Amino acid sequence: MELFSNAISPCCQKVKMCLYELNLTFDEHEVSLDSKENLSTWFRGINPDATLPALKIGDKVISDSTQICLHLAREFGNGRLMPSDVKSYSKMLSILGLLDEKLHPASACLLWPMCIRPSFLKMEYSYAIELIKAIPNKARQSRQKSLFQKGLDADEVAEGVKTYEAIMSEIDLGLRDMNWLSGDHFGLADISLAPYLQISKQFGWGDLISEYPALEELFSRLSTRPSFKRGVMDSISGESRTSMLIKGRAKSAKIYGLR
Ligand SMILES: N[C@@H](CCC(=O)N[C@@H](CS)C(=O)NCC(=O)O)C(=O)O
Repeated sequence: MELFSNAISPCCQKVKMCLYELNLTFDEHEVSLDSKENLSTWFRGINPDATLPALKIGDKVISDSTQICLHLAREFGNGRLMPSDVKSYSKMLSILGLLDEKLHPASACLLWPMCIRPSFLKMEYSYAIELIKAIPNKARQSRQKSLFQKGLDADEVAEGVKTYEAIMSEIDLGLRDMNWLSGDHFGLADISLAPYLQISKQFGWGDLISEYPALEELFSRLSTRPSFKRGVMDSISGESRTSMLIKGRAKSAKIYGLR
């Protein structure tokens, strides 16, 4: 198996966590988002949508993190990572949908200005705009243009912070009478949330989740899993983590002011 991924991408981290949970071996290819290598001809040959992650299994490519995780759990899970009862299974699917449709775009509005924008600001303005215009998805294009031009002052960031917190609050409530997100057993819903929870920690924005005790408790249990360490934490070097924390803390008043 070959995984095309990027170190800071939460949806790539989630796929890696899933692969490690299932003890699967894979070759990893880092694709730069800073230089938009994902838009290159070679990568579009693998995934025409030009997004990461993409997992190549033989001749087949799966190019959406949730589809990848569902495929891996079905093919290699032997009943692990997915609930067997219908009610919990449908709960898991609804959480995966919520994370993909709402939490991921909201988190991208926090990550992009902090991690990718600095590289874009070093480019010629017209070149950076051309790169953004080459993104196949129009909504993503418009979001990145605004984040490039306005950074943390973009409206998308304010919306992102509010959405991030609203979803965390909703998930926290749902966790009050359950051990894990889709019931009694750890599974794909927990894996899928872990990297997004970690984002608040990586920038020193812990207050975004500190009011949610069940989530904090879930995060401390998730953090002890070797798959979390390997798939989420080890993706980013200690040096980069320190730098993200320093830059994030410098912006925490701004982020908290958007809540
Ligand atoms: N729903 C997709 C979202 C994938 C996605 O948004 N990936 C980002 C990285 S986190 C990406 O490839 N962005 C490309 C770009 O910004 O041009 C999934 O879960 O795989």
